[in-house]
Amino acid sequence: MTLMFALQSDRVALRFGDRTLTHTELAACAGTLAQQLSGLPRVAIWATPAIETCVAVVAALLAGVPAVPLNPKVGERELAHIVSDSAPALVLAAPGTRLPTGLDSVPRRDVTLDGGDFGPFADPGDEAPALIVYTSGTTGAPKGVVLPRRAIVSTLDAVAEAWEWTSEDVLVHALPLFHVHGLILGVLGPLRRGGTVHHLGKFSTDAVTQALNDGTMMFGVPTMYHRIAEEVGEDVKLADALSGARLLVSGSAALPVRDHERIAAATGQRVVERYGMTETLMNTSVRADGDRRPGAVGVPLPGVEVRLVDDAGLALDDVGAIGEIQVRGPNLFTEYLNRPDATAEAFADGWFRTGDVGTRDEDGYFRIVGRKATDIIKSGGYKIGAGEIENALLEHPGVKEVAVTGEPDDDLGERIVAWVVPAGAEPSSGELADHVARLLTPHKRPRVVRFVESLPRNDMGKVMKRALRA
Ligand code: MCA
Ligand code: AMP
Repeated sequence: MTLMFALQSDRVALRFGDRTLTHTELAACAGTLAQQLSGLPRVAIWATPAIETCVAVVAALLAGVPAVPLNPKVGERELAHIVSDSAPALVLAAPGTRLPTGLDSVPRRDVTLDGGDFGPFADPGDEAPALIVYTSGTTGAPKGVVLPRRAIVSTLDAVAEAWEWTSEDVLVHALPLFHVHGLILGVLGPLRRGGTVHHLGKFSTDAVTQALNDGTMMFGVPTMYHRIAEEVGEDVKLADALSGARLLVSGSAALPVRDHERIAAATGQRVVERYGMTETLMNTSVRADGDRRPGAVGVPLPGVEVRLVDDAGLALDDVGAIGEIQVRGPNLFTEYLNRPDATAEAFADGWFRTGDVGTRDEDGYFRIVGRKATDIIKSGGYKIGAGEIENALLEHPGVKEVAVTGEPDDDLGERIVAWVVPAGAEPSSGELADHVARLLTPHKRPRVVRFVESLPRNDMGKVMKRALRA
């Protein structure tokens, strides 16, 4: 299994605004940087939506050095945790970007686009850790998901087969580069195919309209497709651009049937849904030549086994039965960094327990109908643990008690709601949102704050979130 992410070809590999690199140019500058990284135990990458982030990731992969992509909006508490947990030897950043003081202890290396002599590099092997991506859980701080080269390569080849993805494809995307969706699928996907990624820097329907002039595919989270669905009925140029695309793919959260149908009605294009997770990369997808059924996430990808189990752990084979989705295959992560306890808990007889609840149609299509953990919120396609926000809010002097829940939101899928018992004078909602943005990251900030006199608790003293929501 070779790790082909830097090829020799004059085709544009990366386009960010008016900056581009061909595959040959990328191989040269990533190869040169890789030479300097060789032998390091681990590096962090300040993952701004920039060409340098992609060069840094490819360099780390070539050098066989595990890389930790960092959210460039990360708050101080979350950054401190990731730095101490992953102990990077260096942080790679685009020249001129300002790094937060939380990274002062980590030496910085600017990523330049100079090419020189490099390689060859030793193959570290399929099981060598390639990327460590931090993801939220129900409690505690985010965990580092260790992704081996084998998982990345196998998931990219599986989706390429399902989506008939070739070097001719130009992928339009506007996702952040510190998560699996934007980085592995959105950047490493086109690079492995020998095709092109066109990153928009920031999502807008206007930018999508422009880019789809010569783009063939688009990847987005449901919030993006919702914003498209809101406008596409009135915006002929947007509708034309989407009609001309070969494949529009949605993932990271459920695409509402209404948005799927509105886009189909205005463009004749049905969005293809796929289902993945940081720990498992891609599990199922609607195939390019398959039935693009609204509300369904398609069939298991080549090489991936998916099963449904009941609460006792018994496999459910009946059509329509509802159970937890468990996954097995070469797409799986190796472990949570420094968390053998959490790693062991995540598996049942070699199957990864996703915590998602699903069902299977007669012809093998899966549908996701819920989630076992009630303390996980998916907002804008980001996974967020209620506990981490509660802990952050409890550090604010104006908060005596707090519970965080998610509630349905047309735009974000779910919005974060904080139920706060104030300590003395009520703090403002904006102040609490800023506090969470500063400590954790802006996308974890509560969108709604509801002040209450007390929280409903059961006999054990545990907050009854269901009662709150009701
Ligand atoms: C807002 N901002 C703030 C504050 N409030 N900054 C500091 N303090 C505050 N109090 C800033 C934000 O940082 C942002 O800055 C801007 O204001 C708007 O923020 P926000 O309202 O949160 O975002 P949005 O514009 O509504 O973004 C919607 C979005 C975004 C573009 C859809 O949610 C997004 O990119 N989602 C993608 C998530 C994703 O990639 N998930 C994949 C996980 P600025 O304007 O500078 O940005 S991987 C996964 O799930 C698996 C593997 C899978 O299956 O894919
Ligand atoms: P993350 O931990 O950020 O990787 O998020 C993974 C989770 O996103 C999964 O466990 C699902 O709950 C959710 N998810 C991803 N893709 C889909 C989809 N197409 N439909 C519904 N939920 C999805």
